[in-house]
Amino acid sequence: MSVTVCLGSQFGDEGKGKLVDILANNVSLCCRAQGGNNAGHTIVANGITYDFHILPSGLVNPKCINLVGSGCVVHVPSFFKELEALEVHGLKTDNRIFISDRAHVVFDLHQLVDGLEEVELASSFIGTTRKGIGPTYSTKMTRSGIRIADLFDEEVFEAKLRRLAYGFQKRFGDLLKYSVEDELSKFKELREKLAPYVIDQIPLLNDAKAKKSEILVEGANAIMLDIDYGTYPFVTSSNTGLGGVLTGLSLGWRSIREVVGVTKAYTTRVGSGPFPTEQLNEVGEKLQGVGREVGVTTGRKRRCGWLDLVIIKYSHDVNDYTSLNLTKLDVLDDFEELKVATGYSYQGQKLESFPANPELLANVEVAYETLPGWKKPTTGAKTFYDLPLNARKYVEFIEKTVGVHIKWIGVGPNREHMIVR
Ligand code: 2SA
Ligand code: GDP
Ligand code: MG
Repeated sequence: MSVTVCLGSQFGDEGKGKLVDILANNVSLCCRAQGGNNAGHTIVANGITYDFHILPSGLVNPKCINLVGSGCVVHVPSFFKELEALEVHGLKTDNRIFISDRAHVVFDLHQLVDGLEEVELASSFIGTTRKGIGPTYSTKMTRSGIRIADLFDEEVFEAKLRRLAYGFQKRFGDLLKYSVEDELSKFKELREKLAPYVIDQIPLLNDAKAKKSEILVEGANAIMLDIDYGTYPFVTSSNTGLGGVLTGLSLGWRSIREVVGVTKAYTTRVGSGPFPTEQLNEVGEKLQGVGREVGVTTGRKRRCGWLDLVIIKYSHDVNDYTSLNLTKLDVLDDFEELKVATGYSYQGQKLESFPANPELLANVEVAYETLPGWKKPTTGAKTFYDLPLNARKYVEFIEKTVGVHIKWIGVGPNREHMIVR
């Protein structure tokens, strides 16, 4: 068995879904290890635009089996809604999508609590997707969560759900408009519908090991949103880096062959939190408009700014990439010059490592290199040498600064718009 992992190296939405879709052509199994339907991956293939949230992007490839692993959190009605949307596009998903029985269930209860917690935070709100991700991982850690396996013992499920709801009702009182009875009756139907999708992931992955299969892991969100290494507390509630892959799937460390860092040619962020290279001006607006930077899950405009190589280097320190996929280079086609962040200082002092403190990070002075733009379209380029000279120099500057080979370069949203080096 040999595993390729695709991880976000910035704040998410780098274009992981597109790379996973391309690589899925050569694998038998595509897995998600963490996160839930907060994620949003857009794939443009065969003239169709697909939006994925909890489902792995390997589903577009008809030969690929897909797994929602143990480290994920699943809102069951949304899982079915997403599957149905794919089937409307003519995608057959029968016997190609499975959920680990160890994954945790996101209830409407968690989603309501997500909203209430955001309101409680007032001006310090995180800007979550309100999909219940934080509350579900919280209840997992406090050992009061409900796993997919628990849904299949009606008595156990009812007792656990009542206990879970009681805790939140005590905390939020009348603000929490949630009916346990409605949820229980919903699951009477959902339980049966869900059963064929639920598996123990260990035999599936053991079988893949025995057959020496190729496996792809699709990261969700990105390292700057990692619960340990991101800009805490402005993060999601899972480990979005390589650590989360090892705990969220039972793959074994020996099998990991490639760890690809997916890196957008500029930077975007959705939600609150520090963003040193953010451009609250016409540059940011141009990146947002040309890059069509709108959240796939919530429809929020993404915040935009220059490429920050301090972040990419830090991300490489944590995840140890074997290569990078630089994406959306074409979005930079029409700039006279491009700025790239190469260092931070704080109160006149150069920072030697990436700061843990979000208040400090929000107030760093950024050192930029300015590189010339290329003012030519890149979308038709098939090889590295089809790119304009200044575009090649931009790519090489990133490669040299970070010290990782850029193996793929995205020059448009379609499957075909990818240069392989
Ligand atoms: P949550 O909902 O608890 O995970 O939110 C916590 C923070 O994580 C951010 N987050 C994301 N950032 C980028 N992309 C995400 N997926 C969607 C997309 C986002 C959308 O692909 O566009 O549609 O808004 C994603 N999911 C979570 C979130 O903004 C919070 O800052
Ligand atoms: P993910 O969350 O990392 O999978 O990324 P998203 O799908 O949320 O956001 C990336 C967006 O950029 C999607 O709309 C993709 O279709 C699009 N995209 C991916 N790669 C490229 C590229 O190289 N050029 C352009 N113009 N768009 C791209
Ligand atoms: Mg996304």
